[in-house]
Amino acid sequence: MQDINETICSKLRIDWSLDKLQRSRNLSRIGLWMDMDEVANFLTILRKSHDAGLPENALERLRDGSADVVLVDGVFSQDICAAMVDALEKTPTLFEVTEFPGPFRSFFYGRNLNLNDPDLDDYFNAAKRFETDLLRFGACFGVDIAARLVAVLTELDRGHTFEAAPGPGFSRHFFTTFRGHRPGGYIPAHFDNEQSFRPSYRYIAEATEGDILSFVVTLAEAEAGGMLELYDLLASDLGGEHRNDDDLARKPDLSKLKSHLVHVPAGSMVIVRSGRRLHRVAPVEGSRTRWTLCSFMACAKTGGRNFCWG
Ligand SMILES: O=C(O)CCC(=O)C(=O)O
Repeated sequence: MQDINETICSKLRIDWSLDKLQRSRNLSRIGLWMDMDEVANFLTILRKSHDAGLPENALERLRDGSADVVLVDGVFSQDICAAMVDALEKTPTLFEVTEFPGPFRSFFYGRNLNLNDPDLDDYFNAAKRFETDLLRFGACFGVDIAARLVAVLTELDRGHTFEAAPGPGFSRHFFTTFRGHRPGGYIPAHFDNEQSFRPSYRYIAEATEGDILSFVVTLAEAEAGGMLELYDLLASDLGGEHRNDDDLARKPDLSKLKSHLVHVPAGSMVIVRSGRRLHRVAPVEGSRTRWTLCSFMACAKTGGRNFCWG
């Protein structure tokens, strides 16, 4: 039987000589030295190039609120991102596709826990398949995608590990998913801590504590729009735990809030305390799909590690 790697790679007709990959790795290693702890608008943004030696307390600072945004450049080279996106667009059958609710004009390669039925048997089976497919997909471009993400996150969190959140028995949640936001696509403003109230989150709620953080790695930016927009509003400002539901009357009036659009170029990773910070994905403009890898994460109750889910 033909190895799936060969199948994927030949299907994609990947025209990546080792030379080209090596060149792009070197480029990403050279990177652009960025070392900023800047206050932009109402936010403290910590920005680093991945090869500049990442601050080991970055995620601690997000959790304690002394920083609002951690931005790491060069997690993947821009050439590799472009090649991955080309492959994802040309061969949509490589991964299972699930759709966001219709008006959002967005989809996942993989499954999102938010949108999953509370019966998770199929979800956990799909997560296992996705893990293998992701590994094989990355190998076509010379990267172990999940391992790369884990390495960067671990460095930002005093060496604490990051792994797919446990389910029942030996099962695991999706560590991450690909997301595509088509032209006109968006995600309305929300807080991510709301998730812990959903039945499909029962294993996450059992295994984790504290606020939900999320990371987003841009693989392809939209032509315009499509940026992560952070609002000057924390769930705690609303008095007590804010639980996002469909009661529109309780939703904050966005027009009265200051906001900041975070520019995350292809290959860069942004991490925010999305559980508490009101945020949205602004509508994608132009004709190109915005592609990302995105996950949620929280501290394991057992300490010293973090659990992620897509
Ligand atoms: O894609 C992004 O930049 C943010 C995604 C997001 O807000 C979410 O999944 O909750």
